[in-house]
Amino acid sequence: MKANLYPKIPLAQAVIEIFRQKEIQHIVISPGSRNAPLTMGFTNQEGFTCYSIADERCAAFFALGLAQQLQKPVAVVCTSGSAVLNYYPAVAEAFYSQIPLLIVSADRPKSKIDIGDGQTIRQENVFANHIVFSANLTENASEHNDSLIVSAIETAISQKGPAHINVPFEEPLYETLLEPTYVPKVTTSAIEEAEFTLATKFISEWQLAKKKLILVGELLPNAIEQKYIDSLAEDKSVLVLLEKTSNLHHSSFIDRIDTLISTFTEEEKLNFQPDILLTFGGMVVSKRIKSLLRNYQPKQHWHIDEFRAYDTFGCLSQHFKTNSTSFLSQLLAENNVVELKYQNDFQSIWQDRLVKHQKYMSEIPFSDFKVFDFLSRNLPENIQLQVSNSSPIRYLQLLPCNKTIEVFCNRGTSGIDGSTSTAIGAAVANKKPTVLITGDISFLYDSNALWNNYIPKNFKIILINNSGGGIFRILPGHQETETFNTFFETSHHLTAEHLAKMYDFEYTSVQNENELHSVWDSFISNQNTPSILEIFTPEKINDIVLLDYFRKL
Ligand SMILES: Cc1ncc(C[n+]2csc(CCOP(=O)(O)OP(=O)(O)O)c2C)c(N)n1
Repeated sequence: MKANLYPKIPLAQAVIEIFRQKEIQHIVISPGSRNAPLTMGFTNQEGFTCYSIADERCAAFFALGLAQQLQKPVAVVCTSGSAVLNYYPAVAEAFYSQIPLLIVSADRPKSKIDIGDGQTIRQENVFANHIVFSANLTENASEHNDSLIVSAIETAISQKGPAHINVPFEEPLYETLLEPTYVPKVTTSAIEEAEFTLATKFISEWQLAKKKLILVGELLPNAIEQKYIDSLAEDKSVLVLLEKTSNLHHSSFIDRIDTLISTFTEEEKLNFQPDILLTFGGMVVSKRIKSLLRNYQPKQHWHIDEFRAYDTFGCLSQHFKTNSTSFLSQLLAENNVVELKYQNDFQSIWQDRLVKHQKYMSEIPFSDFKVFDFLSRNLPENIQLQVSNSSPIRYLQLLPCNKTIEVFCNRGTSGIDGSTSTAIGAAVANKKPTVLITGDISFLYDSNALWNNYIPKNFKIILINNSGGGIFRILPGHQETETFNTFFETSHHLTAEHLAKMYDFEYTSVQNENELHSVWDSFISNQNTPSILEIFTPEKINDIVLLDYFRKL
């Protein structure tokens, strides 16, 4: 039972009451005085699940992980000053990944900004470039402030993104009451759901086109109904390429883009060049497909998204502002089984690639790629897989993945700064066991993520430690110089062992394939303590093994 206390400050009462009525349940709070009125209220009233996380960057990514899974806004609450700015990486990620987040920053009243008060910065509109709504509240509770708070919540939901509510408070900050003194006006705007109608012109263009390529970026699991998946697979004029984060599966879809396209001949590139490229879902990881489609542009590029369409290939011709289900239901209303070669041509190339892939994987030495191959074959079914940037998600893109596994990665901004925190937030919200696969730099960068009292006991981290940012060895420009080692790879000899000890994680490390095989079962079956499996790989051969793969395909 909570004490049912209300902050004395009416504006704080308004924020809390509106959040309650709008069913904002999860509140991630970082410590501070200026936000005390909100902390006192949220933690002492029924209906809110509050989390205490000291580091605001981790707090915001943790909230992002919760919201990613719940698909509902989650709030973060912090004090004034630089605390607010530490939310920015997660704000940007939420903005580009279309995840609803409510950023609540306590502030001083306007008259106290830039006069030499402590812990004070210019907070109004501070996230202006990456926010769907900024509510700059004024000090006194008012209907105007109420409507700004409501709009922030409603916009975060309707626009699927981060909204900022900046709340100025004057001292005293810690006083509470047993009854509220202010009743906010909580309105609900009617959400206009404009009916989407796909013009027949597009349906006939689609049906007449001989080469249709569908490229699917990041999607939530089960986003597309099976009947549409089947119908696309049946149409031989359609080739579907899937990213690992698309969470889509069909035996006729190609789910390892780079494996297919990397060694295309000139003739194959020309044959591949589509009449219509249809894209949906979020960010695309594969750089190679972006480059191929920029050089061999489709005649038309259509993108489906309720809000935004990026001209990723320099030839965007149509943005359909709707969701993929409503679009596909109209596009595929008539069964259009076309006996054309497009899909089959690439299916036969694909089968050839798979044989070469198999052979290559059986020959390579212990390395990052070998480890990812092992993981892709041995991860348990029905888990949630969180993956860090950048080579972990790139390796997974080259490997099969059991269709019961849900895959997530912070590709909105591709940062390495919040993967662990996001994974922990997602693990709290998703009932499936969660495994994070991460690199050493990403893991060490976000190690404060482990400073968290809510980590589920079955949460697991697989840390691939290649002694630095292995991705930079793979990228063009790699030369084995001191500058490279120090400033790009950031080579190191650190391990997670002591962090694991400090944060009560069970810790196991392996140096080779035999050791990996021998510890795997006990690592994966442990349900009693969060655990880390640190896999050390030889930094100097990882890039050779990967780059050779693309030569041998
Ligand atoms: C916040 C942030 N800073 C820098 C980068 C640039 N960056 C991309 S990948 C990477 C290194 C990642 O290394 P690690 O996590 O060890 O994975 P590996 O590439 O070795 O598999 C860096 C620094 C980034 N993406 N995000």
